[in-house]
Amino acid sequence: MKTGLALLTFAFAAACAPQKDAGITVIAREMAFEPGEIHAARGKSIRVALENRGTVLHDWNVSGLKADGPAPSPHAAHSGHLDHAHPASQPPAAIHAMAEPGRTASLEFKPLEAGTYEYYCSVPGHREAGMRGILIVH
Ligand SMILES: [Cu+2]
Repeated sequence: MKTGLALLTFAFAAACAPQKDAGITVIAREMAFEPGEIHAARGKSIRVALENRGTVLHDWNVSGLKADGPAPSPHAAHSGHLDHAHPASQPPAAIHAMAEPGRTASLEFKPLEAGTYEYYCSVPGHREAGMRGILIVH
């Protein structure tokens, strides 16, 4: 809990202070993300804190975005990447955070291409039920 509070405080401070890294908090609950649209700048690091205010596990994934520096996912095995081989030179994009109910998970990445990308929860049925939004890279 203390960690979650600290992350929230950090995200708030980052949004209000002239720091180089932008911080955004995305709230997950059944069955939506809040906000449903976030913005980022190409070539600039962005920190996203996924705050799960719901009662079940939720995660946050960005579809098709090329980015640098996503933190290595400690639970990559759950995503099915072990089921098939990827060329070693092109690891799968891992813009992914997962939070248990009441917890906050954060990740930092640097978008490399402008565009509009969908983000979604990959828990079965959640995306279809409305847990999605768009990330706009300028
Ligand atoms: Cu979900």
